[in-house]
Amino acid sequence: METGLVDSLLREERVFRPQPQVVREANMGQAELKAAQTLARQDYRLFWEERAAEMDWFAKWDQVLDDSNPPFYKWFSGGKCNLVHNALDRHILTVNKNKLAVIWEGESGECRKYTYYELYREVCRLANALRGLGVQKGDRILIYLPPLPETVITMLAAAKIGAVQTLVFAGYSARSLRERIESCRPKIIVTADGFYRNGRVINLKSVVDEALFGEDADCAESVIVVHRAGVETDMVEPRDLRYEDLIRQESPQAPTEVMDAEDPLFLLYTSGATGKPKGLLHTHGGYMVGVHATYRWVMDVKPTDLYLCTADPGWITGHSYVVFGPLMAGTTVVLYEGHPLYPQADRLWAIVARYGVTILYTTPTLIRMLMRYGSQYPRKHDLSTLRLLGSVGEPIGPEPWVWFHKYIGRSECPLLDTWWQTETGMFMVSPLPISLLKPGSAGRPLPGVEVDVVDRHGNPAGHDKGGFVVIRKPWPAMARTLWNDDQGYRQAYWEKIPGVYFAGDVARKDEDGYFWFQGRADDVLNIGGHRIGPAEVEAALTAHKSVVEAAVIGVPDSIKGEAAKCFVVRAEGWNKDYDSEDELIMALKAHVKRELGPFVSIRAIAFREQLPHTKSGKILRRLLKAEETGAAPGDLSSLEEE
Ligand code: 6R9
Repeated sequence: METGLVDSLLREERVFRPQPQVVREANMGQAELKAAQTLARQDYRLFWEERAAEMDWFAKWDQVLDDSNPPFYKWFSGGKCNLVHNALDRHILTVNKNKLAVIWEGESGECRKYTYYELYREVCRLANALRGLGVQKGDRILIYLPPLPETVITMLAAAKIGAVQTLVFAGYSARSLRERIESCRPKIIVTADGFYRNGRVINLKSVVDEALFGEDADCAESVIVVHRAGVETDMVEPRDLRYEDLIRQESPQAPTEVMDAEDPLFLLYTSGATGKPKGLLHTHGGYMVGVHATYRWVMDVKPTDLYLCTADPGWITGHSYVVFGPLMAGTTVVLYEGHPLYPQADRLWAIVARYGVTILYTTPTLIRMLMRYGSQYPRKHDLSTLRLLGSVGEPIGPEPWVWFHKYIGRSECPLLDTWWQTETGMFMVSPLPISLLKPGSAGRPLPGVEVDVVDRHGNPAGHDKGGFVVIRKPWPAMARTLWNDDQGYRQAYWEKIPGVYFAGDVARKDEDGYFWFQGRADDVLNIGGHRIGPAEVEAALTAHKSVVEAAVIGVPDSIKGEAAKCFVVRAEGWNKDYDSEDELIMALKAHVKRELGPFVSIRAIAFREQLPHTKSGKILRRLLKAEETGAAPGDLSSLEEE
């Protein structure tokens, strides 16, 4: 008989009730939520159709969902739209025209602000310039830029003219960049001379030159260079163009391309555990509907909000919830170029205080990093404008949750842990501001999406039994396929368990239907027949006062099959409580057994100054595992080199 896939060991009993005022003022209140859930359960197509009707379309769709060729679903077929019309053009006709759209702060301290109208004019200029370079609907534009206003402008301009954009983190190596260029064959690359990161100037253009070296001429006809950091760059004639020269003469008016709902909007590469990065394809219609609805429900945005998300635009979080979602909602977005700890550990708090940020959306990695520096840094700044906090990217774990909620959110701001993926395009499992919160849980699935936890045959795992995370029904912002690889898309997501989308995560659902994510299925440990998600052991370790961050992997064990090996970053001052490393190791082993159960045998604990992370902040366990076992580490292009 199949028992749960993952044994869940951690039990978190604390709950936090929402403040009455938050409940009163929420976009999605109790009554709306009830109605939404009821409708979504009865007829989820109609439910999403109503959400679509809240947006501007050039022509209405013929069919809400075309499921005639699964898993290649189509949403709003026959509909004509453009995401940029909703993110920009329509605001120009409303009170949003003169509202700030983007506040950008450079690492070196400079600030640039754009109203919606100013942003619109800049986007039109670049759109005209791109059209002048011969870019047509469907052509690819590769954007290799750090967080700059021009990054946002290029994303919007590309979408406006119907080009397919692909952002590549400005931190990827020439080799990774080349791999992506070879995969999507962009007509245009937009980059910068350089940018500031952690007090240094990073030369970006030279990476593009290296990546393009020897490339055949039918790809990357032009490289547009934003001048940001005053770096000497070799401009290759006639390929390379200065962004500033290119747009100077262009008109600030440009028509927005009429797109089919199913026309591609962007391609985003995620690094696979093995082999080449996968390019996930998103489209205009369904994506804009899904992102718009979920952003308004979860982030609960009001016209007066100032929104800061620490994600780089080159990550899916940056696409959906730094650029597209917030601008569709008419929000003012704060965009920060640099390192969150530069020049010191209070940079983020200084930014919050300087502009009066009201919503802060960030990652567990950053929260743990900030925690390490203690509460004296946030205490130096006025954070009283904050009213809502969010987390994304990894299981946050109860202790960092409680720290963030208490020291940053004054124990008042809802802290919403949002679970989703590049593939889902939009939030899938998340509490709402009106929800009862459990530290470390991402809450329940949002209305209109059906996420579940199942065993390997697809049967519901039952309360508190761990299992695989699957999605039972299509949703509008779902990725449509992998670029040039329909078969790979089918295999990776739709054939692992027949009839459902396989997310690749493991989780358990508690008796209230709250989800507790435990990590990626690939990272699950099997200790003497007990299958354990690394997140639980890591959360147990992080709950110890001497631990800031932990990563846990399985290593072969002749008796138990596998044993846990832990990599731990210690908190400052650990040696006040313990006389030696050995004493701390013994204390941690005992602590984990106490928290999780006696069978969780820890083979070894190694101390590290830092753990390997991806550029988007996730712990790269497979690199640790490769180091430990000599196995191949897979694609490491996303490794962050600190
Ligand atoms: C948005 C994003 C997706 C993977 C996902 C899961 C992990 C994301 C999480 C979370 C636990 C959360 N993940 N949010 N795990 N709790 N709130 O991160 O997209 O970069 O594609 O990563 O990230 O493992 O499967 P992406």
